[in-house]
Amino acid sequence: MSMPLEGIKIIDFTHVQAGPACTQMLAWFGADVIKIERPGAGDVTRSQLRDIPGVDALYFTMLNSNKKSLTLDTKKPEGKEVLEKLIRESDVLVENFAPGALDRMGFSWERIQELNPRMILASVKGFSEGHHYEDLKVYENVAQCAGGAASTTGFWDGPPTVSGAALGDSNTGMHLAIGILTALMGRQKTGRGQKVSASMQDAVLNLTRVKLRDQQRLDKVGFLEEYPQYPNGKFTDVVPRGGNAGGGGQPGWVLKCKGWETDPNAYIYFTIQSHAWGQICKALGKEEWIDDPAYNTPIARQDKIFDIFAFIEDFIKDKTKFEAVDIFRKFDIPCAPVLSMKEIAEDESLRKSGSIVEVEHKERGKYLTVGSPIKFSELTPEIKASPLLGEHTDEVLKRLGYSDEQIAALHAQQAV
Ligand code: CAO
Repeated sequence: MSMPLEGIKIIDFTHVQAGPACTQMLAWFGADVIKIERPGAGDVTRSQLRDIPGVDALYFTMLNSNKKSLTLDTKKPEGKEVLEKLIRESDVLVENFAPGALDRMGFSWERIQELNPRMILASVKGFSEGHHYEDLKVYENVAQCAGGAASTTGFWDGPPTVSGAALGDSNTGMHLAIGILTALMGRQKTGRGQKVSASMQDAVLNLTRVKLRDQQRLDKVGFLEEYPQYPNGKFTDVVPRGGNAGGGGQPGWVLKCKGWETDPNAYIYFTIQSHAWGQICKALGKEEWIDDPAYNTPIARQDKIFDIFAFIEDFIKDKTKFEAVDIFRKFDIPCAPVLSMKEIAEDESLRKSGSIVEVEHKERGKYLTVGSPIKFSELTPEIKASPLLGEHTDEVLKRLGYSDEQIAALHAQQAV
């Protein structure tokens, strides 16, 4: 099957998670992605949180599938020469080093343009250029705090809380991927490359925009009617943490099911969708609430929303989360079981759709990883194992015109 990004050559000068997530997705869709890694150690995630001694950690294998690995010390003249050759023949260079690292290495945007005016330079940084924190190194949770996610996540009587989802890392990588594809489209019109960057703070903020909406509503009216603090609690002048409340105007909550005392995930999420109120009442056997003015509008329900949730909890206390969802789905009520990672790993539907795949790795054997969350009618990305460190060094050097002798000499010069 011919893949849409076939022929697009990407130099993957990324590490840890944000950059690798971006280039992995482009590789799934057919781009030729060559990951440059420091000889000896490679991407730090190869050795972080290892579960098998001496074998690439899952942290690495799950972010670098479908790529080639080229080891190169790009601070040494011989390494720089190889990188220059690669830049001349490639379409995109993706990096997520600390601010200024690429410049210090001698590969400023100006230099890259000299080498190849069609090149797209794509960068992830913690903060955007010109930001008063632009010099900072940033990891996931730092970005979640700086992007408004932490201050608005968790319970009102607890501290700011970070999410288990990689809002700062992989999410920024996805934003950058959109930027790269846009720049590639732009290049078709102008013939020129450009610099594309996505900051982790901005990418988090793009996902917390509903909280920015709420800040402005709060400034105007002094309260937020869909938050648990309304009408009985107190608001200050900042958006509060809303626990598990639904953020989009449809109240919801995490509700206990059978077994919650011992199973930390025996819960469902239940949404009281406004126009499904009649169905919800029917599902619960509370038809008398359907037209009762004390219940039949969202505003009327809000002061007793937790009594309603308590009623639903009582209704499902002898049902597992799966049984509860099976009841409510018949009434078209938006809800889902709270799934543990174990349940997700074993989920047959996720395997069938290719959202979770099993891959064979040369050293580790079989491992689970994520497949493309984007589905296409005309293509099915094939998820392949991540490369071993330097697995494709010789292949890439040969492609660049190096002879066997030159390759041997380069290996000797690059040895750590
Ligand atoms: N050959 C030679 N040198 C190399 C090399 C190679 N193949 N690959 C990297 N290096 C060098 C870099 O040039 C840099 O050198 P200088 O410090 O002398 O300029 C050095 O390795 C370290 O790079 P770094 O500062 O990016 O790495 P770090 O571990 O100190 O910081 C991180 C990591 C992630 C905090 C930082 O890279 C960063 O802030 N990146 C931008 C934001 C980001 O992407 N964060 C998300 C990471 S995912 O959780």
